[in-house]
Amino acid sequence: MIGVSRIIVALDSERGDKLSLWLNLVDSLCGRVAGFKFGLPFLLQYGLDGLRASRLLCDNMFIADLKLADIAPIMVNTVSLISDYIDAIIAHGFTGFRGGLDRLKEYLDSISVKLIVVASMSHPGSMDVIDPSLDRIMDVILKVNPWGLVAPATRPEIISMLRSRGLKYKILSPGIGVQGAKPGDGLRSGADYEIIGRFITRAPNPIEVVDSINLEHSMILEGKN
Ligand code: BMP
Repeated sequence: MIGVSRIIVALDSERGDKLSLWLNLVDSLCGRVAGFKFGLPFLLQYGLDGLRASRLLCDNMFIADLKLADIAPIMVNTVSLISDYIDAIIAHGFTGFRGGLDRLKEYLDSISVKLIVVASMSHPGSMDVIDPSLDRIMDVILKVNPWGLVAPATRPEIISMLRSRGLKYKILSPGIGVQGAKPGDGLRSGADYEIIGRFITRAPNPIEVVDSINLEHSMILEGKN
């Protein structure tokens, strides 16, 4: 029996893609996944019109992946331009609390938009600066008290470590498919959602891929895998 999906599909358009390609994906996957993450390529290519058109097709969780890392007034101003169409926004944890994520979180609470903070990233370069600062980033996160965290399925020990701290935050894990982790690696380590892009969006049959990942996830959640 498949329960609620744990898949968040990353919609990262490529130059030249028609919007209709992505709208068809949103439409066909809407009932099968937990949500969609709209990255900068999509937002720059199709603008708020693309987001609005997607919203008309689907009422799942919509996440704007702007990876905000600025002073508070600019982050607040940025979010105010997009907040009508989204349920959550991603910001960087290294931005820090005072004059940064503190005010952003206050603003997001006031408009009922969720904050997701990047704790660690899925690419190897995360080990240069971000991961050695993870304890300090976690101190910021504890003060900010976001809805969710991003932590990499490519380094599942980080997800396990965050989960073992007994934190209540949702953990969203990218890095599955093209970046090397396997579907289920994030959930098995304690993540709540897996952010998956090209493995689904560039597959010949995205619905089939989503259905098989949902099945794998439900087996993991039932302790059968
Ligand atoms: P893909 O599954 O096609 O590799 O896409 C991964 C998605 O997750 C992209 O949208 C990327 O911006 C995002 N992401 C990531 O890959 N690693 C991170 O650490 C944080 C991310 O948001």
